[in-house]
Amino acid sequence: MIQLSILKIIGYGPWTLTLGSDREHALQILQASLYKEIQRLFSEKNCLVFLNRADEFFVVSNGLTLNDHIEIQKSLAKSFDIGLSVSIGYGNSPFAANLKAHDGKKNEIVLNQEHNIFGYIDEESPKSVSIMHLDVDDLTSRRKTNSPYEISSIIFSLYAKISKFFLEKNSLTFFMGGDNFMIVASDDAKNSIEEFILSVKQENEITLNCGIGNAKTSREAVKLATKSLDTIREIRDSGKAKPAVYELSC
Ligand SMILES: Nc1nc2c(ncn2[C@@H]2O[C@H](COP(=O)(O)OP(=O)(O)OP(=O)(O)O)[C@@H](O)[C@H]2O)c(=O)[nH]1
Ligand SMILES: [Mg+2]
Repeated sequence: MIQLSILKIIGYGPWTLTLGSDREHALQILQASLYKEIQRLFSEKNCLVFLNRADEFFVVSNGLTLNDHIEIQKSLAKSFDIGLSVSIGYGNSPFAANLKAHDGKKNEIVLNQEHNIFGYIDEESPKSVSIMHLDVDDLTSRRKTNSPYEISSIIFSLYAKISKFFLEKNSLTFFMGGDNFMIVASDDAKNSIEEFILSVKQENEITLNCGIGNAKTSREAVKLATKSLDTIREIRDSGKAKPAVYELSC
């Protein structure tokens, strides 16, 4: 079982219009400040926040109670003029948890009215999460043949492919910057990763490495996924045949 919390700015669209046309810089500054603060608050509680289209945030919030969410909402309200809603959901796959959180918001299932928290929370049942940290092998050498913008275009096409493939496995993919992607993964997704890496190699001539981490909290799972990825690099750099996938659990 995995728990997901989705944070969304309340009334953002109409509010942006009140800023006039010379607003883009202000919105970018606001979005970056919000992300920084939300990542800080949730990471203190052993979670990791995934940026979704810059104005919405997905948190794998395993282990967090309703009270933890209220505490974070109080802190955000002190720092920002705009407010955020929180929708919480849980399920047997990351996509199912996302559907449940969405359903809670859509149907106005209120968990806490004052702090705009909606959805469903099950503080009792044990939670776990699997994270896959995908990274392009030796992207640096592409810089010799491709310009920075061309490399970005390759990375975003790859993002689209990863997102589509793993959504069909009830999993959620996020772009983390550089050549890094993280997939909040179902068992089905983990079982398909070798096949996916092979198809990207054949169709796109890109070699991917994948570190997998399994843990109770998202911060711990991400730590293990990145450690797994670094282990693949160490094996490669020692001159041995590297595995495409490496997995660690705690
Ligand atoms: N989000 C995130 N970005 C990273 C991480 N490590 C590196 N990056 C970014 O990814 C870019 C590419 O770095 P690398 O993947 O180390 O470079 P590479 O040439 O592909 O080397 P290998 O991945 O070891 O084959 C860097 O410029 C950073 O922007 C990480 O752990 N997380
Ligand atoms: Mg790389």
